[in-house]
Amino acid sequence: MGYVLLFFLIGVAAADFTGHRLVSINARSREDLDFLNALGENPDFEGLDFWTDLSVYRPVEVRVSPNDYEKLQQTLKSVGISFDVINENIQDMIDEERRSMEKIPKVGLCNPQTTYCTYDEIGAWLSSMASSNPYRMQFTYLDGLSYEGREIYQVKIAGDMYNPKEAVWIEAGTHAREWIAISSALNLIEKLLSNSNEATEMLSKYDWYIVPVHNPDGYLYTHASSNNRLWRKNRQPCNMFYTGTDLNRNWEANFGGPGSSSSCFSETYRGTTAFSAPETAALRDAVLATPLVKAFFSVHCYSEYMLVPYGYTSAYPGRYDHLMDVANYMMMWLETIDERYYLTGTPPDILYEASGGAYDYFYTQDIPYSYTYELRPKSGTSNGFVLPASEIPLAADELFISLWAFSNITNLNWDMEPSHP
Ligand code: 0X9
Ligand code: ZN
Repeated sequence: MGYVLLFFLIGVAAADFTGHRLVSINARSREDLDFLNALGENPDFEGLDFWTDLSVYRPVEVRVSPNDYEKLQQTLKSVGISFDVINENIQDMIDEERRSMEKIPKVGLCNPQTTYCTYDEIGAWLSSMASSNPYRMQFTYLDGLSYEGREIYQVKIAGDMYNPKEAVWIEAGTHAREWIAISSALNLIEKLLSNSNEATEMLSKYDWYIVPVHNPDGYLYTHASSNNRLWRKNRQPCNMFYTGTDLNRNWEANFGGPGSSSSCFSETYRGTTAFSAPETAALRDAVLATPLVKAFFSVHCYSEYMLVPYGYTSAYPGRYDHLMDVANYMMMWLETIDERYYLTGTPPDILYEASGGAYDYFYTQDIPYSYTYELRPKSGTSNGFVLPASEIPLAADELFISLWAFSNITNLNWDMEPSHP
């Protein structure tokens, strides 16, 4: 009997996306977006998993289970929204990714340039980087553990550890399945320590604080072989049946407002109160305790956007024009790497509102520059989150060069720079 129960529990825990399709939807109006937004909360569906933000500029991508597919097809046809199935079996793509990772010999340290390292491997790699660069890198943890009790890695890279400069904070991995964001943040650490001309300039202007795996429990869950490669939230129980808070809906930035959900089953479940997730509270405390924070960047994927505040309201912040100028300059440099044309703007302008996000919170806490990256791939391809590790170097170059551009264009004491907010 015990074995039967055990078998049942293991069976339930293993996520299998066989026959799940990735559907690319062409929304053309605000009405279409409202319609899709409501579908995400519609209990008639077993669960539609939106992989991209809602947008009229780029295809909206959603994972659909075999049971939901007919219904989705009919629903979209009935309202005249066109769509394409761009992947017929998401599990094949996940299996292929796993096989390609297993081919990499497990000797010595994991290399974040060539593969997606696990949480433990990242810890070992960071320790090794810190011991090879004792004067320029500090490897510590946020004060406060993840829900399941793991350390949240924190890195500081500075030209001079004893004479602080203005600080730039970078967070990646709030969403567990966004592996390319985590790898790009790890590569950023390596590049900042590389002695290149760009790195030297960046360290001469700012101190760099990086949290590469903000959601360690979720990230570990996406790596475990029988578990869920597509997990997004943290691993905090919500009720008897559902687990996980969306950390990017859990900040005190119009908490509870549009684009966040109060339902435990939702991928955008916001938590009971702002900062109910220990991971968000720990990052808040660390950033707010840092003197002279000039900028905060959230690194996500995917769709190739650079988002400017506010995400939760269509009202513009006072510094909107300046924030857009800086974002466009950064993207001009990013585009030199591989001609990827990132779209810049506020979510209400180019996507859809979302409340409780990290970058809005820090902007409202008087951090003058606050942005969210949505790295590659572009929607409309068939990879989504399951991007071959061979794309890590390009994604990392794009993140690095655009942050170099940021440090190049800011820190000039522009007389014209508008005041906050
Ligand atoms: O939904 C999110 O938190 C981010 N997108 S993701 O696909 N990486 O999950 C975007 C945050 C900003 N977007 C909006 N405010 N709409
Ligand atoms: Zn994300």
